[in-house]
Amino acid sequence: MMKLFYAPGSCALGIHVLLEEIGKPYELSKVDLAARQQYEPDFVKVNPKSKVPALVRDDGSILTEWPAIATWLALTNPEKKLLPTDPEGIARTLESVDYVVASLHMQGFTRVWRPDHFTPNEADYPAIKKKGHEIVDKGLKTFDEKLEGRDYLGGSDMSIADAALFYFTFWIPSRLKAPLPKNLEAHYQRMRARPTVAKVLKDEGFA
Ligand SMILES: N[C@@H](CCC(=O)N[C@@H](CS)C(=O)NCC(=O)O)C(=O)O
Repeated sequence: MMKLFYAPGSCALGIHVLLEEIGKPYELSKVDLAARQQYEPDFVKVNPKSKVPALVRDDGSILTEWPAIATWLALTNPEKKLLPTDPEGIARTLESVDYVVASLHMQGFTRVWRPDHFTPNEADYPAIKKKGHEIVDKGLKTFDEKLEGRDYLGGSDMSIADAALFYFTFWIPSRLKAPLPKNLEAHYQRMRARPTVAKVLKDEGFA
């Protein structure tokens, strides 16, 4: 059975949603990031990079990095249509996934939450956090415009890009205590209304 190493409300939330959408059996293993469990030997054996998500596949091999896990899940479950099959659709989906993970999360939110990753000098923290908020705000504007007149990023089917966008938008009300712009709020509520997403939020303790 597949096993997802996750932390509640982390970026692993998006992979958890994809596993639930796929509907094959999987189990969860919680990693307490606040208790720094990601640096303990048991987890370092799973992912030496000390990050969630990490997915153990049926053959026991471990896959890490959000875009790789999501793409593998989509390609191995083609009937779920989590990734378009035409070149333009694939490229546009990965364009959105990469923007969420590599820019909005790694460059934006990491600056907001972990300014120490960017400077040894505490006096620089406010400027670094401000830059992080700017990156996040640009992402909100970009995705809000992309969603004008659409239910999901690719049109009518939910894809891995929507799962990535969902974990990012989840952090806006839950962690920044800020409102989402109109189209993103509608997308966020549309995702939450999916029974799979509602179950995932409940299982992670956010019902
Ligand atoms: N590039 C990685 C990023 C994963 C990541 O940053 N995960 C965060 C949780 S949202 C984490 O495990 N942080 C633990 C730490 O940095 O100590 C991916 O795409 O999966």
